[in-house]
Amino acid sequence: GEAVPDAQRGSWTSFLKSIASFSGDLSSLTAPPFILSPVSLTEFPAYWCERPELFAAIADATSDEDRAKRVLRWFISTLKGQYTSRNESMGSEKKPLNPVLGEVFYAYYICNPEKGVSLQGHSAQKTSFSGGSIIVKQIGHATLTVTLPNGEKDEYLITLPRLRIDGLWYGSPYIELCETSWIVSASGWVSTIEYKGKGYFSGKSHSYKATLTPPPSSRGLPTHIFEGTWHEKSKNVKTGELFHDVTGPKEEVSVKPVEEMDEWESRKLWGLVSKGIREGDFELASREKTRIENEQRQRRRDEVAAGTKWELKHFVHVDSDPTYERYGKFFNANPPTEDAYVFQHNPPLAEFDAPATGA
Ligand code: 0T9
Repeated sequence: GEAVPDAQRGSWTSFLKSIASFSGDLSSLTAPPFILSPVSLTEFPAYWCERPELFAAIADATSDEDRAKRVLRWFISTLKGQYTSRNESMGSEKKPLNPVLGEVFYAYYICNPEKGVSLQGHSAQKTSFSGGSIIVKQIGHATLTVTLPNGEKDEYLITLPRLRIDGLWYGSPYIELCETSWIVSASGWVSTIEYKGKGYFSGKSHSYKATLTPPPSSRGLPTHIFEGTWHEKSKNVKTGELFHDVTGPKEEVSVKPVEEMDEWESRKLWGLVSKGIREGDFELASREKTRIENEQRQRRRDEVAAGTKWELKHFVHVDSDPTYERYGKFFNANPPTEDAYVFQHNPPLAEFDAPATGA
């Protein structure tokens, strides 16, 4: 295809062949330079921070119903950044750098302390190949907590959509979301979000339809339906009212200068690899990448030899997340339990060098 530089055609074709005969962890496969991103997957949770005004606005809800709507609006509004922003900034989806043991990027506990809204979660992926596309199942979920003015807490379980990576053959990959994801609130409101590509609903790519249903116990409360394209706008189907609009600019997470980061912070750790990829110096990129990967393999060997497990710095792993268990039954969660990582609030928020809406 045209997106593939002539000199890298052969390498792209063999990369595609290895994807096709492979399932599991794609990150270990060697890809041609034109498709490499200078950004580590460790940074991706920052996309959750890019609509701080909508995140904060969750706190201003006037009812459980209104709050559930605001959570849905914020969630839908983050999708454009999460799933289409690399196409905008780099021309197509690119292969992110593969996180290594010990790497940190300060962003998947997000909170606005003044407004009492916080989010935490985790995400991993299982990939497979089908019909010329990469199919990605996201493992993990997020929990959003709102502290109400009366001190009570409202809680939302957010599941993550499946995705498909199309356009591989032409060397210009892009993401399409598929199937269904859910947002379940403690108050009983449930958002069921269906994702469709070209040829469904409106016929456009990146289409979605969300149905917000009232708690089973409530009588007479309406079901709301929202429809549109998640990377543009959507409206309330019944009233015609605008529901979300992300056609305007978004806020990007700012981090401290790389020079001030410690050696484990993602942008410092990958600094020279990123520089090489950005500037087309693939010898530098590959030399540095090999060095990082060899050190990583050594740390794994040391672990095995010492019979120890990697100690997390900011999170504690739990095998079963109580929030997931509590709300999973509202959408027949399969499997019924999921593990989670609980943020340890270390260091305390004030020590983070970030604005109130990002952490
Ligand atoms: C969580 C997001 C996730 C991570 C990325 C599939 C993917 C790794 C996971 C799911 C974020 O909240 C949202 C966005 C993009 C997802 C990535 C897109 C992608 O291509 C990679 C996979 C592992 C590849 O690198 C495939 C090979 C590549 C050549 C295709 C461009």
